[in-house]
Amino acid sequence: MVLAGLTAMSVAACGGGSGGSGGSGGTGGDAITMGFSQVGAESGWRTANTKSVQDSAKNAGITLKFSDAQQKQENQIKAIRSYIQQKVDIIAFSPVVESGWDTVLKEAKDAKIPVILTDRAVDSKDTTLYKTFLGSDFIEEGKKAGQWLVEEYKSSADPVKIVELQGTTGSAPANDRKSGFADVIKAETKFQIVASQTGDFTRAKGKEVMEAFLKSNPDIDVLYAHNDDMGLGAIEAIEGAGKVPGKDIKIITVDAVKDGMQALADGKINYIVECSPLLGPQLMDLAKKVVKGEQVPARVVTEETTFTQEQAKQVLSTRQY
Ligand code: GYE
Repeated sequence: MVLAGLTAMSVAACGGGSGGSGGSGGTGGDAITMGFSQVGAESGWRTANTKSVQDSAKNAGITLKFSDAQQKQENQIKAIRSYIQQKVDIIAFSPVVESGWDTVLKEAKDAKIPVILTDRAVDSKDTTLYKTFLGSDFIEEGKKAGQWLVEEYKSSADPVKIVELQGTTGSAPANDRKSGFADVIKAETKFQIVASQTGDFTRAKGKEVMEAFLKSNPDIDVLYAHNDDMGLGAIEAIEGAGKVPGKDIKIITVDAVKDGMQALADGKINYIVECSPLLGPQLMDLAKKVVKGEQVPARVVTEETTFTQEQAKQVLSTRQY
């Protein structure tokens, strides 16, 4: 059931498919042990993603060694090294930032332990360092956010003052959601990003940074937050400043977790671009294939949609996360 709507496989050329049976660990036979290094527990999205990975491993009969890096790259590198030492069959991880992975990925490759990237990408030039990358197209998500804005303001020539709450600095979703959005809105000079700062994908930081934005910019028209949680924190700041979120300041976010969808249905958020965290089932399928030495696509893109306030009201009761 959780697979519904998530099964689009990209048609990109197959890459890195030489496979190999991974480490010599595990319990023999077909049993697979996966080491998974998670980013952290920074958002509703992440909580749902962790649950999806853990539940799917259980359902697939894969033994999962799981670690939470608390949003720190050094912790992820340590976790990956420990999985290499433990000779797991396969390593999967969601890289907190894009850069700086070549050395540890090379260590995994030398130990013949295949790696799958989930959710976030790395910027390594050597794409043989991992077997596949499963996750969303974050540039596309940023574009969808920008397209809604262009449509929303199409009948006005007045300046539109935008503030942006960026995700974790250096992370793929922060980089790509920023650039996709900027690419679309740059066509019209009336759109002005008057402030843009990281809120680290958390509610607390979203609130704090929005408070600062409100102090230095009295006439903000739009908030673009790279995830729901920062948007939800910002809503508290906006209400605290005596303004009405969704009206005085229009809000666009990304993710579509339940709390975000509730705020959208309540009229406090205006538009949400969906980013699905339910990557577990596809990850386990890919892991089984890779461990068997089968070819897998170099890129598997998650299929996603967008939600208006009306659409949020309709789907809210059936939202799983
Ligand atoms: O949008 C955000 C989370 O990498 C897609 O990370 C993920 C992002 C997600 O903290 O809420």
